[in-house]
Parts: sequence; structure tokens; C-alpha cells
Amino acid sequence: PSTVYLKDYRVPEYLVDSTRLHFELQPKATLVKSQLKIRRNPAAGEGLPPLVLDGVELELLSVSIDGKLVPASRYQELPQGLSIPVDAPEFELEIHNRINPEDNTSLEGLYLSNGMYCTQCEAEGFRKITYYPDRPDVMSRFTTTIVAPRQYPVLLSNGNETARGTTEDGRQFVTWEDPFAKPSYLFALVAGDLQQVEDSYTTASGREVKLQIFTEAKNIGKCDHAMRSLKKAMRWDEEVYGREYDLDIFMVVAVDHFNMGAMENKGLNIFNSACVLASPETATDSTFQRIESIVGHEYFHNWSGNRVTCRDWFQLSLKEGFTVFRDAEFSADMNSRAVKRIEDVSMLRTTQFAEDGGPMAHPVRPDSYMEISNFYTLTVYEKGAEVVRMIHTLLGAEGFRKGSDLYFERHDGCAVTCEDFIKAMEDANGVGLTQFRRWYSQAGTPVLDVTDAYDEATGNYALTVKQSCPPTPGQEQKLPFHIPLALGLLGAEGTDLPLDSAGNTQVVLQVTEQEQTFNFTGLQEKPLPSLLRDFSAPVKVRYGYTTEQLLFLMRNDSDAFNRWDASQRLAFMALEQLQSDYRQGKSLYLPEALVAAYRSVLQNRDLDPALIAEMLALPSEQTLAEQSEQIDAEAIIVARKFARGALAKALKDDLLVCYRGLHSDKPYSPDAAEIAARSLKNTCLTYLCVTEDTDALELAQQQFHRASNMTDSAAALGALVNFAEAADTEAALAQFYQRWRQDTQVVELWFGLQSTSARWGTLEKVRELMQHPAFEQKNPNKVRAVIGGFANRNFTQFHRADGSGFEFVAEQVIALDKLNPQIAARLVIPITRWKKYRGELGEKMQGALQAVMDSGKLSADLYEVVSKSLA
Ligand code: B3K
Ligand code: ZN
Repeated sequence: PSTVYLKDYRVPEYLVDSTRLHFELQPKATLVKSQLKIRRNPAAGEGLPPLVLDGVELELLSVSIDGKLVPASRYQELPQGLSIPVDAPEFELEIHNRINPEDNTSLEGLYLSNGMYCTQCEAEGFRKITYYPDRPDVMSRFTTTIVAPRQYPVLLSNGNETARGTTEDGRQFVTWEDPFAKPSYLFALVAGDLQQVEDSYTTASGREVKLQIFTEAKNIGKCDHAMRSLKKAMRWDEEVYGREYDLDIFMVVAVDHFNMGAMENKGLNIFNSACVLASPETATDSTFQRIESIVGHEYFHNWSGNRVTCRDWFQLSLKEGFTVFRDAEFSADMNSRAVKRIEDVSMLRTTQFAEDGGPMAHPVRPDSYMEISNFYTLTVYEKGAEVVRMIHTLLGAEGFRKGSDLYFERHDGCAVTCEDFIKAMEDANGVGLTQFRRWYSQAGTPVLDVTDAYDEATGNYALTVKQSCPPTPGQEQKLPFHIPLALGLLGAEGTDLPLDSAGNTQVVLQVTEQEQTFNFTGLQEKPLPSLLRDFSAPVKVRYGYTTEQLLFLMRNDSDAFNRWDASQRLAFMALEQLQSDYRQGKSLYLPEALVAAYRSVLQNRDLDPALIAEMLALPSEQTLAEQSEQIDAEAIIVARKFARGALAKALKDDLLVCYRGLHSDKPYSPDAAEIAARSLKNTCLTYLCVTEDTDALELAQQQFHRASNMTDSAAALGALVNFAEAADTEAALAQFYQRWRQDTQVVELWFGLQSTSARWGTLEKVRELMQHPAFEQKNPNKVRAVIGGFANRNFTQFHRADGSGFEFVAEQVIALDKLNPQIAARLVIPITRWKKYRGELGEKMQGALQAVMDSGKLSADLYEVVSKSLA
């Protein structure tokens, strides 16, 4: 596969003013007719070069220009497209081709999922439907007619329905017209035997919008939460960004076979069933929250992505980073802000930091790619969102809103760049963000080394910040970043000290140089710094906190995020010590101070229970691995297991009191307070079961049998799967499956609980699960639940010393690549970080990766990830 470079960007040679599509659906031979009004792009220069269209795996039937058939000798079929000679600056092109949705297992282009037709075009899937200039800077008005046999009563596409009827041969058709010009990646088509839930929404300016969610009949009772979330998102975007919806209808479709979470096609969002369907009996709290955030995310794309789109795919973070920031703020406004921030940051630190320190590290705006699908990454999405958040921090909420208003107004209907976004922010606020732009072009996670000195005589407190950033592939040296460092200073009483004459207790320092000293004057005592409040920048902060200081911050910091962060630093220090003791063959013990700290958190009645749950959670093995210079998997596993066990034992009585106090029989509601209570309660239950005491496991059994909602049921089952005797685990799993076997989403959860269990999810079990009748290799959700769960969330079993976990993943990746390259290229990631592992384990991992490389011809997707990781 060849590499595409940002520096090679050229404007399109030809524009498409209108696109008329006509589909005659058939599983193995769908006929596509496309009529394009094409015009030479005046910005592209002189002359009339051949028209080059993208096309992949298409059967070309005919080409006509202005109604006249073009003989096959005149045009040229390319390996991935079609080149047609042009002799007028404007013309109408008509192409007929055939495609095979039934055999399309890549889930890109037009495919079948449980007998329903659906599409996925972003980034480059439209070229698997018909020949087209398949690039986001070609925007066109689409009209789509779908013809299908009667067993597909629902026929959908973008925009408004303008006609429907029956053909002479008794098939039915529907025509859709989208009044907004859009790039091909936002095209969508759905055809199936679907039911719908309907509602309506009145916009701020008084327009009525019809809202519809389509699913298979059996899931019709699981749409309410998504519908509520959609209406909340529509209101929120009006209030916070002044953005109204622009069509008269907004449709959502749930699909079982889907490569990612959802897709923002104009007026017709397509969702992975797992990210839209929920009921209290079948979905956990985290699923409810995930649905709210993804429904919001896709809806927000209507402005940040669709009305203003990307010029090219290097600009992906323009829409994704911004939209993730928008959905995160939406979720924060709907739920607990601090808890949302903690969840996002812990995910970023574990997974995005690992990506930024690994072989696929790339800037938020990459410079090159082989396969763009590989760049829908944590860096482009989550770090991209952090970059937008920093702009928000630097400009303030009002300044940011001025900037976003200008951005939407200036670029409405256009395909633009990350540069245009920053420029709008600058122009609206009269500020310069020149150095800040490096966040878009430099990869790697910056490190801040902070030291301080207090001068008693003068009352001066000097804080020195040194920044650095490790080298990443292709970027040996980095220039200093512009880092907003939010901080407060705590006095001995635990309150925030005033930092200026106005009495402000928090400042945002502008860190712009390699080394800088910031002075605070007039302090009566040496303060304790609370650094990087609310995680004001995606960086690592090193400061020599003592255990006492961290305990103090845990109790007193006015910034909830930093209270949690102090608990994590504390746990991390203890776990580091345990790892090192283990390596030296010393006996392990957990410092009493840590136990006392956890106890006081657990007993604290003033804290949000969800925050307590977050503070009680030890950093995951993956987090510990990311933070290690060299990963010693065995030491990590032993240390964490020991710490968890010691805490569980020491806190047993407190955990029990807390658990009992939170147990309630109220009917389920997914609101923040109740989610918080369940989260803490189930954290307590899990800790209690760690001891494997019979009374604790009995509690889990009781909760499992009595639970009236899936959150409690799944938590109890999870505890059993991790800590109960094999016979009890087996019985509970069988019972659960019997009860829920008809429910796809619950079966996926059931798979996941097993594949991620340190105890139950052995490689043998995972292989067994793959033989289960409900497992389906062609369904990404099932693959993610079973194989992905094992590789990404079962640190213990995956890292088995004999390397069998790595070999297994390699073998699955090779098989999956033949069916679905995007999924294969994701699944391989856990075995790409071999360089960070100590000793033999690293070699075994490398060997497994090499086996993938040597297995024969790889897809471009998989080849890119594997070759870059072996280099
Ligand atoms: N924009 C889509 C992602 C498409 C991924 C294509 N491989 C979903 C989203 O970010 O909203
Ligand atoms: Zn998105």
C-alpha cells in the first residue's frame, strides 16, 4: 500500500453539483445507477484533465456522458477507480454498476446485517457503492431512489422523502432529497423490515422536527432512552452553542453489525445497536450513559462535521476532537461533571498515552497515512478534544463561544481545516495562538517537571516548570508547547490561598518555554500546590509529593478532579513499591497510611458516592503498564492483586456498612444520584468478594438473584465470575444465559464478563466461547466482547508467560483480516507494544506480531499497523 501525505493536498479537479442515485436492491447483485452533474473546478487551473473517480470492488456496466454511451475503449479502469477523458467544462455523467452487499463482510459500503441493508461510507466507503470523487471536499446535493421487494417496507436515505410508489413489476420505491450539499462520506441508505418509535422536537425558532428511531420489532421497547437523550442534545446545542437542527426530520437506525459506535450521516444517523438500545432490565448504567453521550455526539456532528466538514482526512480531528469535546461537556452538564472528567481522563491516560508513546504515535493532525481507517484513534478523538478544551480554557467560555460562532458562520457549507478553526478562535477574540498550533503537529505526551521553593523572609513562592516531550516516530525533537497549567495553592488549613489582590484562588499559568519560573508573592506559609486542576492539559506532571501531602490533597483539595488524582498518585506510589519489592523477593505489605486513607474516603458522607467509588478504584493493570518505563507484567499483576486483597481485608467492615447503606429497592432510574449510589455499592461488593469469603460471595449471590436492573445483576455476576468457586460461577453464568439468550446486547455483556475475568477468562475458556452458538466471527461486537475483551481487558490471562495469549491474538487477527480489515487492524494493537516489555515476554509478543506479518498478503489496514510496529 502507498502512503498519502498532507503536503500533497490539491484541490479537486472537478466538482459535482448534483448527484442522483438509483438503487435496485438485491442481496448479491444490487444495481446502482448514478447521474452526476460535473463541472471543472475553476480553482484547479487550466485545461481539461481526465476525470478520475474512485471505485473499489465494483462491477462496471456502463458509462455515458450527456446521454451518449462512452465506449469501453475510451475510458480506463484503474485498480481502484476509473479514468474518463473530458472534452467540455460541464457535463452530465451516468454510470451503472453492480455490487454484492451479501458478501460484503468489511461492513464498509453497502452491506447486509440480519437481513437489513445498510451503509457505512466514512471515510472511504462510498467508493464501494459507485464510482465517485470520494473525498470530503467534493460536496454535492444528493437525490436517492431506492427500489426494493416488498419484504423491505422501510426505505431510508438522507434528507426529506419526496416520492414513493410501486414499480410496474410490483416492487416499491421511495425517493429522498437532501437539500444540503454534502460529501459522499455522509451518504446513507437503509432498507429493512423495521419498526419505529416516533417523537417530535420544537426548535428554539419554533420549527417542528420529526424524530424517528428504527429497529427490528423485538427491540422497539429499547428506544426510549436514546429518544430522550436526542431531545436533550438538541436543546443543549441550542443553549450552549446557539445551533439549531436544520431538516424537518431526524432519523436514527440501530444495526447489529457495525465497525464502530455510530455514524452521523446527514439526517439519518446509523448506530451500532449496542450504542442506542437500552432498557433498565437489560442495560447497565454505563451503557445508559454511553448511549446519551453517543447520541449527543452524532447529533452534534450535524454542525461540527456536516454543515462544516473536513477538507481532507488529515483534518479529521477538526470534526472529531471538537465533537468529542462537545459531547463531553453535554454529558458533564447532564450528569456529575467531576465523575465524567475522571472517567475521560483515566481512559485518556491509559489508552491515549499508550498510543502516543507507541509505534503508531501520530499528531492530532497526522502528516501521512497508508489507510485512513487506522487514524480514527484516541489521539485524533480524545487528545483532539483535550486540545479544543485547552482553547476553551485559554479563551474562557464566552470567548470560546464567540470563536465557535464565527467558525460556523464563516465556514457554513464548506470543507475546511484545523487551521481554519484556530483562526476563527483567534479572530473572534483578538488573540494569537501561534505556538498553541504545535498541539496539532507534534505527537507525544509532554511531561512537566515541577519544583518549588519558598522564601520565608520575603513570602515569595517560586514554582519552576520544565517541559519536555519524548521522541515519537519521525519526530525526534519537539519544540515547546503552549500549556495552560491550572493550579491552586493550599495552606496548612487545607483551604485555597488567595493568589492575587482580587482574591482569586486559581490561576491558569501559561507555560510556553522549556523552563519557566512563576512567582507568587505575599504568602505567609509554604503552600502545597494543587497542579493541573481539572486536568487542564493532556500532559504528565511530575512533582515530588510525599505520602502525607497526597493524603492532604485527597482530603482538602477544592478541585474534585485533583482529589481523585491524589488518590491515584498515592496508589501508584504504593503499587510501584510493591512491584519493586516483589522483584527483589521481599515480602509484600501495604502501608497503613494508604489503608487509613481509603477508610476515611469510604466513611466520608459529604463526598459524591460516585467520586468515592472512583477514589477507591486502584489504577488498572493497563494504567500501571502505561506508566512503567519497562512493563513487568508479572510484577504488575502480583502487586495489584496483593494491594486489592490487603485493602479488601482491612476495610471489610466499612465496605459492608457502606454496601448495606446504599442497597435500595427503588425502581431503576439512570439519573446521576442513583447511578452514583449503584456505582459505590457495586464497588464495595466487588472488594468484599475479593476476599473470597463465603458471606461476601453469598451477598453477591443474593444480589444476582434479586436484582431488578442489569447494573446490579451484571456487577454481581462479575463478582462471581472473578471470585466464586467454579461450580457456582458456572451455575450463575448458565442461569443468566438462559434468561437472556434472546437478547443480543445482554449476550454480548455475558461474553465480556467471561473473557475479561482474570480467573475465568483463560485462553481455553475464550476458545470455548468462540465455539458458542451465539458467537459470530462476522459480528464486530461479538469479536470485541470475546477476543477484544481478552486482549485488552484481561491483563492477567493475555500476558501469560508462555506467550500463548499473544499467539492466539495473532491467529485471530490473521483470520479476521480476510473478513474485516478494520477490525483486524484494531485487534492487533495489544501485541504491537512489544518494545515496552521486559525480557522474554516482549520477544514472544514480537514473535506473534512477526507471524502476522509473515502470514501472507495483508490488508492495507493491517499492513500499516503491523509494519510500523515491527520497524
Ligand atoms: N464519524 C464516525 C466514525 C467513522 C469511522 C470510520 N472508520 C463516528 C463518529 O465519530 O461520530
Ligand atoms: Zn464523531
